[in-house]
Amino acid sequence: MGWIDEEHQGVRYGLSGDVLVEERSPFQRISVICSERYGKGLLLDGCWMTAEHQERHYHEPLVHPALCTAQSIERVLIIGGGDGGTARECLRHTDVTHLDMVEIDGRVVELSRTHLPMIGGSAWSDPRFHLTIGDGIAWVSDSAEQSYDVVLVDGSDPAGPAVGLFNRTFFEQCRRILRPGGVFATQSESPEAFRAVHVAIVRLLREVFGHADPLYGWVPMYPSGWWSWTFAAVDGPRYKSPISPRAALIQHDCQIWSPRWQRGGFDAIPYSIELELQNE
Ligand code: SPD
Repeated sequence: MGWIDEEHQGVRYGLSGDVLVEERSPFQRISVICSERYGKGLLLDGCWMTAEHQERHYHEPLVHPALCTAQSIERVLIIGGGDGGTARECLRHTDVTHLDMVEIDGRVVELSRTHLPMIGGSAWSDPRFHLTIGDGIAWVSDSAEQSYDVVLVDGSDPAGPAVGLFNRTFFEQCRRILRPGGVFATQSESPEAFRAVHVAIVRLLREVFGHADPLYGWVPMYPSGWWSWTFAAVDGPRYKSPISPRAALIQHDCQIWSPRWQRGGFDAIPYSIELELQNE
């Protein structure tokens, strides 16, 4: 038993536990750990990705604000998401008929399925779920125009294999493949620990889609614990207003998300960021 830390800007974010697996894939260093506080967890290149008893803090806020507000949710695309948590939350929506997930690193999927099976849960065997191990950026570029109702980006920080998931070209391609009434969402880093990156993501999404807003919440093991997800749409900020019957279908099994939590999360924008975004 020892400390397993992510170090960022002179601060350590750590859990006490054991390292179960440590290996290097063609894309990154992958660590699977078992912690006292949050159960088994996953790090990529030394950065916390998820843990059994904290993953809902991240996955519910990424998925449900988008799936409860898009006009239709038949066809959904996840880029990244190799641990399966985002897919699991998407498939709780019975209106989803086809879910593509494109993860670049097959070892992340294999290790997650072996060591963190409860995170993906039944998603791995759901007939609506279609997993491709490959380049998500190329998948988006190769997809037909207006082919998805919702596009979710569940990548890691903008470095290594995830660096191309935060630029204008990628966001423009995501807008192109979104159907009318569709919603795009991406994890958008911490407003405290990655402030400049966070603000740049929101600005860029506003330029590309016309409408984009950050939603704030907490993922205690991530740098600063304070996290954000940014939602974008072409036809207006529809991502702010959950569709009640859809929300009612999933609410009972959520630990973090609710329509009220969603509204509060969008309202909880720090004043200095609100000003920064106004002065574009
Ligand atoms: N700094 C951590 C950002 C991680 C975002 N992705 C987490 C993957 C969980 N499915």
